[in-house]
Amino acid sequence: MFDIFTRVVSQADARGEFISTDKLDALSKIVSDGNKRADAVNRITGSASAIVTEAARTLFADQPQLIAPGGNAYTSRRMAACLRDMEIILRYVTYAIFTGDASVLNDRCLNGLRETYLALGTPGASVAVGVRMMGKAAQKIVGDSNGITTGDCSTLLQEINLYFEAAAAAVE
Ligand code: PEB
Repeated sequence: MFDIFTRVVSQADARGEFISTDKLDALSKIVSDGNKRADAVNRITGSASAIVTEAARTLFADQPQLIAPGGNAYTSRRMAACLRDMEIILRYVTYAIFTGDASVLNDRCLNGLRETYLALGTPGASVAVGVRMMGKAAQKIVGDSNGITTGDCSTLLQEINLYFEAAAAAVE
């Protein structure tokens, strides 16, 4: 599990090089934008259950066969497992946002998830839709300029989108 700093160190070490000026500049930007990153994680974390339920509601409205008899989210046990899965994925995405690196998301959550869903008969493409819906909701919440000092969050929002996209692509 890497964060953006240890990843840069590990890559430099693999080449036996000092950390380049480019990398130092990029890392300085990460530090100076650190409050934005922490705020984004805080906002997503604080709204996690709203993000999950909203995304699930939209997913089931779009794909009602999932909650019809025989569907993979039919019965409250499976529905609970589904909401739990979405929450787990969202949690790992917040870790990736916090550390600025997708390795925790990849190694501890996405690795083998496609195979798990295949074995369970859970439609990965539907999980991917749910994950993308969570991504949309998170973008809205993080990008809401109400009550904060307005700054440029476009790079961070793009980065956040990449993590949700990676999670969706890993299971679809
Ligand atoms: C992954 N999900 C399920 C299981 C596992 C995971 C390991 C089987 C064991 C169980 O039921 O608890 N667990 C989950 C995860 C990690 C982990 C992400 C990462 C670290 O440890 N069904 C749908 C929707 C979708 C869904 C499309 C969006 O129709 C999910 C939600 N996951 C779903 C369902 C089950 C499941 C299990 C319904 C139960 C399937 C079953 O028992 O038939």
